Amino acid sequence: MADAKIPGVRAYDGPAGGWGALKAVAGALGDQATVIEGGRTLLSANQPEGFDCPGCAWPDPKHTSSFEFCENGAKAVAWEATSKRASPEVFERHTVSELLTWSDHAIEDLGRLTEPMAYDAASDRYLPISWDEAFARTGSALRALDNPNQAEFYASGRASNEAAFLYQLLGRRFGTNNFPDCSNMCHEPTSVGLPDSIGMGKGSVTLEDFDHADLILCFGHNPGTNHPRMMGTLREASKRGAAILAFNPLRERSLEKFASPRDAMEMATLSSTPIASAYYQLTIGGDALAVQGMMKAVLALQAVDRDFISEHTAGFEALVEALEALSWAEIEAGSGLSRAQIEEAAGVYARSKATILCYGMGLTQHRDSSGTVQQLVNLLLLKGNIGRPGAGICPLRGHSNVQGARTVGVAEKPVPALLDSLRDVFGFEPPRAHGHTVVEAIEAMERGEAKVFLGLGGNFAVAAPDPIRTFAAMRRLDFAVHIATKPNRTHLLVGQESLLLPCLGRTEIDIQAGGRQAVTVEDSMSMVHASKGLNAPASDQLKSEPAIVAGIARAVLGGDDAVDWSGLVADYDRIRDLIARVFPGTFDNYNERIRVPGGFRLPVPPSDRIWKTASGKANFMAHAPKAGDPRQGDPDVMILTTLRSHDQYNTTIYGQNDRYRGVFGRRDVVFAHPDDIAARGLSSGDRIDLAAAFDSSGERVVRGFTVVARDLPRGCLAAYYPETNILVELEDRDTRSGTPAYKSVPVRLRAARDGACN
Ligand SMILES: Nc1nc2c(c(=O)[nH]1)N[C@H]1C(S)=C(S)[C@@H](COP(=O)(O)OP(=O)(O)OC[C@H]3O[C@@H](n4cnc5c(=O)[nH]c(N)nc54)[C@H](O)[C@@H]3O)O[C@H]1N2
Ligand SMILES: Nc1nc2c(c(=O)[nH]1)N[C@H]1C(S)=C(S)[C@@H](COP(=O)(O)OP(=O)(O)OC[C@H]3O[C@@H](n4cnc5c(=O)[nH]c(N)nc54)[C@H](O)[C@@H]3O)O[C@H]1N2
Ligand SMILES: [Mo]
Repeated sequence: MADAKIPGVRAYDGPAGGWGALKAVAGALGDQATVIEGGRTLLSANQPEGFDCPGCAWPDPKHTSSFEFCENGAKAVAWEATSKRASPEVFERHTVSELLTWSDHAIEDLGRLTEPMAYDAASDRYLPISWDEAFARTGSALRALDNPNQAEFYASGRASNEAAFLYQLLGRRFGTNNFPDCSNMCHEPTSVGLPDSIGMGKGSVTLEDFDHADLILCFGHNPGTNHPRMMGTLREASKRGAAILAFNPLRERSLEKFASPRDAMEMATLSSTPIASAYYQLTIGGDALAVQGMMKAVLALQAVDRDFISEHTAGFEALVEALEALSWAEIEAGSGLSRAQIEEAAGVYARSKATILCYGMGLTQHRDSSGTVQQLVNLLLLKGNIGRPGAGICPLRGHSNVQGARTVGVAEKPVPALLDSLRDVFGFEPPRAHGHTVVEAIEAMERGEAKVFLGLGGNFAVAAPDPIRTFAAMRRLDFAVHIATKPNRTHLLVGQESLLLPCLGRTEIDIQAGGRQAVTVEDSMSMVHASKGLNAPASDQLKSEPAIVAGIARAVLGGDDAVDWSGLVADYDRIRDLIARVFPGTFDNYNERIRVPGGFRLPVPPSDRIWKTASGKANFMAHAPKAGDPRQGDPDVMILTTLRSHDQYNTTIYGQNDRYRGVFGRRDVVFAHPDDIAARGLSSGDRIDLAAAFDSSGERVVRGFTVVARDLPRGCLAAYYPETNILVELEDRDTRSGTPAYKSVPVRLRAARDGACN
């Protein structure tokens, strides 16, 4: 597509990966870490004796090669292993009000936090305090509450199983299930949708299954950027002749072609491997209808697995009825694909002997994503594609231990079995009422009901929707305490009292009274393994996350608490022994099994066709998504999807480039179809404003962006997160899981108010 001469925007014709990736690694290292330390650090990522890469949750092959890291994993590691320090001297130089005017990149680029700090309103600065005082103040703030549900225990997905387990124990012994966590903004529709369908809220495949699949369906994920190690797997599959069908409104380079930096031949000849055999550019939010269309076609081809359906499933007739009632006209209009395209994809699926279906945020961040996840399962169940080699469902998790944190109990809606087990092991009655999700926590803060916020990692306020309301809600808090490696904007949204507690990162050596400790994490495929840092800590004042959680617990619950918090922190084996007791049948012999290189797989019943649903079968969920059209019938409204660039990790912005999408040195762009640009009297390269479509305040506007013509469906727009989060209304969320609809934001595109052009 012809790009106008727009500064920083040009076509990227190369493959994903390749020399560009290697150069970018070198660049990331050069800027952030001492090369020797960083190089050694990188070589031990994802090795049996090394640390788990904090980049993503894609699993490691059994025979870990010495190069199981990737460009973006390298950036994540280098960003943590930086030599920059956000020391008390740095905070002395800048008031909080001044720091708030900085970019997200600049705030985090101050470097690693080195000492506990407390906000001082008189000087508008963070000032150093001792750990003892930090714990004591947190203890008093929590004890001062009238009701434990006035506290919110937020968690991001990097914390280890050990830290996460202690965190949920602290919250529940304190008396609340308020565990909003980053899953609520991410794969919650997976956790909510899958259990009704297959009896478990996790993926069913293993990495080995990818060697046996002859078809891989990719819905709404961008692996070249967000799960780069997956590219090796997709490339192998493609070379073997497996078909890969991509469903994505944007033509993502990594799904088109990929050159492996590890393949000497491809690098030398500058050749690459084509990835997707077919690319379906559906409309934003069109997935459920596309999949229902595919099922209609599969039924017409009589390609279903009747034996599997009768032996293992319930609800088939209701599904057939619902599909019959759905017209092709509706499917075409809602999916943006033609009947012929859908029938073509269905034909490939009908012929496949073993299919894996992968999906990411392009699927989960809409108004009816839990229902859409269930439609994906319906498609797989039609042909018995769950619970046999080479087949299954593969949600691509985000943070490196987001799945593990959930497994060990960080959940605002805990299952009764977990609470019963906590009661039996620890001898207390845990709270039973459901707690808050992220959005519910923000609403409770707004109403003044939630008064204390604890953050175990993450950048809560920047990751969440609607900064106008969310930032104001943060400022209403009586007390906030942030456990973090680096400063970010959330830490600067100070309420009455705010603390900043610096913790060790994954890459760092963790020494406790009992010696050097390893932690454990669970990847996207339910593999649990140990992770051991090897760098010297960024400061000698850092504490590990388990030690910080235990310190808070002692201060809140008293030194004579029935849980021996200090003893647990002295030797993490003891924490794992408790996890094994609380989750019998899941973490049995935990300590033994994590000492085996590569770790172990948690039980995944659907992989063995055991369905822990009410019917005892896998359920077809006929429910047709009817969340309503976000455009509300207004032809002026377009749908914006918000994405990650290649140079960012969620709210952490490493740099300004998005290489595979051909954007360099800037992030203030929005991609649109050329006809939509023309229809508004604009040209590619014009300065525009984006306004939330149904906001009556007129405040929810992103100003002065540049519109760039790209090959994407009519009516669709794409721009980067978090700059566009101001356009996402707090109310716009998946009806069942509460996940914000970050990927279908109704907006209006118009010439920039100031009228200036590039
Ligand atoms: N380097 C790096 N790695 C990461 C992260 C990071 O920020 N940087 N983040 C981590 C986290 S927490 C997560 S959750 C994952 C995120 O990994 P992804 O799920 O890949 O995340 P996104 O960048 O949000 O990309 C979503 C993709 O969905 C497509 N899409 C948008 N709307 C739709 C739609 O309606 N339908 C379909 N079919 N596709 C759509 C977009 O074009 C894009 O290709 O990555 C993890 N890994
Ligand atoms: N518009 C839009 N919004 C989105 C999304 C989207 O696609 N579009 N995606 C959503 C998704 S999928 C997610 S998961 C959320 C992400 O939400 P979060 O998980 O809250 O955000 P992150 O940006 O991953 O958090 C970065 C911060 O984590 C801290 N940190 C890093 N490493 C460590 C560590 O080892 N320990 C501790 N304690 N702290 C650490 C650092 O201080 C850093 O500033 O954002 C969501 N928001
Ligand atoms: Mo995520």
